[in-house]
Amino acid sequence: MKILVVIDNLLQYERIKSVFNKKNNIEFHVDFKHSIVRSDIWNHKDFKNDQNSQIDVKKQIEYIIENYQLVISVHCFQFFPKKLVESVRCINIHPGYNPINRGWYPQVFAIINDLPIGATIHEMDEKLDNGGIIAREFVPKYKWDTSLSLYNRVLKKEVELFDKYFYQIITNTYIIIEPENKGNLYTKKDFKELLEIDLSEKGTFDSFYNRLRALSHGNYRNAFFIDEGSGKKIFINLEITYE
Ligand code: 0FX
Repeated sequence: MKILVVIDNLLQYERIKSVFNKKNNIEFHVDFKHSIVRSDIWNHKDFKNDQNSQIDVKKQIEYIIENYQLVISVHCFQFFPKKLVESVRCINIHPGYNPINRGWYPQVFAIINDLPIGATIHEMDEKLDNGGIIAREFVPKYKWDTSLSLYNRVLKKEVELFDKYFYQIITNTYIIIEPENKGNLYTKKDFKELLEIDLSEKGTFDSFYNRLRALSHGNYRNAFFIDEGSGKKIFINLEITYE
């Protein structure tokens, strides 16, 4: 059994690797590679200066089909082509609860639209975050969460689910749940449209608070308004504490 893990998320790399490392009651060989989209993971010692650590899932379809029986995407930034997902079993670990939080940056939209959120492991088809569900679970969402605190909880849930369903995933013995409906699908464009704050916008403080905490994610400079006087972009990041 040869498994290819395509991973573009540095935070999840050590965690997912350690799940593989502790499973020694089943035979498999796993290769970890990142996609051609540049990210922090390129600087990890396991990948740095190694041409072989990169895979183009759009151009190397034949190579993948010939060499692997299972492909696992852990936040791979490249979209898996139809031919690939139809020729080899491809599984995606998604930081949202399908079909409620499909697409990009699910926790941001879960805060703004007051949606439940969790993590999902699913088979991939030709649509984004759409295939048959292998495992999914909600995480709690609190009024004091920022994008970052909720995101960290979701990522832990991803690893917990992967660990729990590891054997079934590798041996293809899980039971698929078909998504109940199309749910919600958010894009990077939807995210970008949230960033600029219109200071004359009318609304409740609650909705402004939710918008700002949904856009507060560590050092990222997301929410901003333009200061009329200087023309400068002024970035806003909420820091929330609670008793
Ligand atoms: O790896 P990932 O956490 O996940 C994203 C998508 O959300 C996911 O649905 C997709 N399957 C995967 C391939 O890509 O993305 P990230 O590491 O670029 O960002 C992590 C979080 O950081 C994001 O949820 C929100 C926050 N963020 C990210 C960027 C780039 C910001 O707040 N601002 C930003 O400009």
